Amino acid sequence: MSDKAYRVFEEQQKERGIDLEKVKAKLKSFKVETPSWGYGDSGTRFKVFKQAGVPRNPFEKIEDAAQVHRLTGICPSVAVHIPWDKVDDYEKLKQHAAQLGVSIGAVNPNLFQDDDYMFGSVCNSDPNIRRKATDHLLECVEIAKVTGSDLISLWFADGTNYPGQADIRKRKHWMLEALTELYQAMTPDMRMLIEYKFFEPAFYHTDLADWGMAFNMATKLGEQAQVLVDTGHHAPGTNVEHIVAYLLDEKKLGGFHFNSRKYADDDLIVGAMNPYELFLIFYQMIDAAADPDREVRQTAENIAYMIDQSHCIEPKIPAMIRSVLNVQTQYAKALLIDLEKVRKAQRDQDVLAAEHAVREAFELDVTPLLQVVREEMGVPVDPMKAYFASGYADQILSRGKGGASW
Ligand code: PSV
Ligand code: MN
Ligand code: MN
Repeated sequence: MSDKAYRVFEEQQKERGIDLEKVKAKLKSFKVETPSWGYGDSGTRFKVFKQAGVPRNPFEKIEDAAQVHRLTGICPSVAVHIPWDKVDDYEKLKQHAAQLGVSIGAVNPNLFQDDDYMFGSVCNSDPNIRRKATDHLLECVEIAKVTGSDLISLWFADGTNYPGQADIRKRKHWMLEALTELYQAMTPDMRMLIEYKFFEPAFYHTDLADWGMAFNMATKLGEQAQVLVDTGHHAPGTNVEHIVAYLLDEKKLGGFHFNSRKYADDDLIVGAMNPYELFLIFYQMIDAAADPDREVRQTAENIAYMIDQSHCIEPKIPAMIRSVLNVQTQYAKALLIDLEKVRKAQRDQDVLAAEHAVREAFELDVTPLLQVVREEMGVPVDPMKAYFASGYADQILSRGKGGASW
């Protein structure tokens, strides 16, 4: 890193009235959770391409996640997915993570890969299948207790393919019944994050199709239930930032699953398709963190930032590093928005000035800033380069081909 580049940047930000020390402190405390499934083999319904060096079990997935944390310094937790990450001894998994400098984060139940769930899980008209699905949710709470996780992150594939196939209102009640049981089983320090998606695998109706439905469930359940926004789960053209702002104001935003979408739920590297959207999401987060309402501020400060991606054709670990860096870059840019300038333009109803005050931060090059922050955090200034130089990619080749899928 050139000191000169940082000095120029520092000067420039001083002139803009930005307190860089505050920005640096925010960047140092920022955390993004990576998903265990992002390290495994994955694909589309057409083909899963097996890559060499892919983790063979949950322990190895955590090793890869720890490598991402070692190089970026901002990924200290790993989300698990049960039963993909089922082990005999969760205490052992927790210890393994701790030894590697990371911890187990959100526990994600899997209610979509069992033959019994062909017509739904918690919304299935068969009470025995609903019981089985709910028991799995309860099992995840028990796992979370052992791993020390405080997040249960839910996504349901439940839905129908044809009009008349099922009773939509009854299914809504069954969903609430199951979530209520889960809610009651959680310890007071746990949070339930409810995800929504407008279609796929069901194509006619999905039981939790949008933020309004997830919000309604979370509201009925209580304070420990919040909505999770997966950036890929929206129809093209949706204003995701608006949803974020709305949920923040309702104190019902709990977390994010970051990824990029071009067409549907593509699960591509976050920031690869529309970095401006990501920046604008962070603008809403940062603006809410300065809200006069203390509860809104607390909500904004207590968000679980997580990545949810499937790396089908790219090598998984550097793809994850790329994703984390893209998130960090857009967050850094958003921290450089002169919020006072935006607010003044809003008061003056000066549309062009307001839009400019937001966009000008996006157009800044934050490379010198991030390099200094990394230096001060004791991680490589260029984590991607450091990964390729580390020899880790060669080391894991001994795992061979045929690792864990999803
Ligand atoms: C399926 O759409 C999905 O991508 C959801 O976003 C979940 O969070 C993820 O899989 C893991 O279950
Ligand atoms: Mn997701
Ligand atoms: Mn998804």
